[in-house]
Amino acid sequence: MQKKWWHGKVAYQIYPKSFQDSNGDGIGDLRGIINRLDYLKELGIDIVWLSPIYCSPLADQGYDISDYYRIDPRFGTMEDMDELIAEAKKRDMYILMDLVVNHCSDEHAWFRKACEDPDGEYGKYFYIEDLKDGKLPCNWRSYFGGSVWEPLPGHPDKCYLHLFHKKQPDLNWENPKLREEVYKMINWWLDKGLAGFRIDAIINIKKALPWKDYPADREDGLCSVQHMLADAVGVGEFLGEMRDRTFEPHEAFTAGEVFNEKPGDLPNFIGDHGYFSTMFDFNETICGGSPKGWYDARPVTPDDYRRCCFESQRKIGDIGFLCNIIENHDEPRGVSRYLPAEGCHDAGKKLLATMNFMLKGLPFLYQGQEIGMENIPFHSIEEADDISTQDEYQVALAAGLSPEDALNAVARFSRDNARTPFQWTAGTHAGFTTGTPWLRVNPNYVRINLEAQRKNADSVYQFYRRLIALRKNTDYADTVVYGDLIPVWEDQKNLMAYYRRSAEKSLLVIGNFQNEAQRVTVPGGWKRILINNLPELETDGNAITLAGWQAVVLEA
Ligand code: TEU
Ligand code: CA
Repeated sequence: MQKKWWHGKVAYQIYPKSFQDSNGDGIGDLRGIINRLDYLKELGIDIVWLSPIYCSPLADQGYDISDYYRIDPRFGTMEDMDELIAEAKKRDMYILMDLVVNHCSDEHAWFRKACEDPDGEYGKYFYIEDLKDGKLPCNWRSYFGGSVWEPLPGHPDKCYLHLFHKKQPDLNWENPKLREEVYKMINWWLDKGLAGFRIDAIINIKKALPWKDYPADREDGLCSVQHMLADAVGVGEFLGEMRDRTFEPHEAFTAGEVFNEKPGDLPNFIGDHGYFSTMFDFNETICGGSPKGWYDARPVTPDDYRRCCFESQRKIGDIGFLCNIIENHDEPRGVSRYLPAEGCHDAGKKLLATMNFMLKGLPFLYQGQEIGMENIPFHSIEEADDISTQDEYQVALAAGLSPEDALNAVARFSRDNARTPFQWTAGTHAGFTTGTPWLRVNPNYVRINLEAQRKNADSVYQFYRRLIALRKNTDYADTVVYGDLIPVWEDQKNLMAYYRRSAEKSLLVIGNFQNEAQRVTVPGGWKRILINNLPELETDGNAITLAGWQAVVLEA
């Protein structure tokens, strides 16, 4: 694997709508982000990805773009964006935008023109089909529920494809003109000085054609899009072309959101001359999932978590560099998901942070993770803003769950869990806004907030700073960033441990995921403790007894 400038960095995802409001309208904005750049620098962040801030009706919170060349006025102006890029540069930071090009909004001019004249130029930017005897072209289910086909406005005899929400019509990548438009737009942003992109839902741009039904997998008679993705061949031709025409000439940094890649595809995607710089490791986020829906998902145990992490590490080997995440805007809070309830406290949160952060790859934090933000309680389904939560609630009801059970089932996975406003202070609305927040603030902000954690040397926040400092410490960086990862004691329950080894140094990372203490013996012993989430460590010769929820990084 070739070394790259970004390998030793730390990245951070901002969900702009919920990060920091600067004008009291209850919606986070670019000015709020600019005001917080020094905070991110203090934490140790280098690369910042912004979830979409383009013009959008916000049906899917900005992942439905109506104008790729403009900033939504709710988030600010193009001047603000230019200022953010410039201010980041001054601090040696890099700004990434979200590249959402599998689909646009049904309010995008292209789609409006397509509705006016489905047989004209813009009709070919989308997948528009005639209904044959009232029948839809195929039985695929949208990611957000219901058929992927929707009647084309003004043309009851036609329908258009949307793998996601009906307000997110899919763009037709088979059309070279559409691809040219996409490349032009990417280059326009990169020419402005943007460092690169996180690339949304990208595997979906290649459809298995011609349309065909797959066996129905639920009562609704529809089938998951996954069947189609397994059959789709040739996404690499689009991705390679996009790289050659846009990212590569600009030396852009790109992180792909890739699910369902084919076995053996990793070198093509993120090898030395891959389509992207890196991609996210979602192995533990998909763990326990069920084709039936969220209500049927099983909890992820600490041993599942360990297995998922090590599986990805073995798979990637020396091919490239994955991004390691604990959560993002599509997932519940990691501390509420991967820690058993009795471990969801400061020590447990630091343990999870250590295990994830010391893996090989690029640590990619999500806003609020650094202060240990947790899932939010739900009292009624009306409290849910997220369209995916609304859909999964209906799926659970249809499967026979009582309204109460359905609510509890979807609350565990709701995307709103990660989208509640950032908890800056113990003051009104957690210091997020002086107005009314667009999504309710987690009531635990009085206990969990940055202001308190900044002052407390033992806080989760200060612990993240220590982990980041270790990654950037020139004595250890080479081992933390490039060292081989060697799992140990894999048969010991509720324990996750691995070595990181380079030619110069050997680090041992150990974490105990239970209330009861656990003992391990380190052959050859160790030299010093680099990270410890508790004040002490019990040792006896080469034996170590980890207290409940203890995590350490040792120099071995
Ligand atoms: O998510 C893509 C994706 O694959 C989704 O199925 C995701 O797993 C699901 O939304 C979880 O409920 C991306 C974005 O990250 C997401 O926020 C968008 O809603 C989606 O694309 C459509 O743009
Ligand atoms: Ca605002």
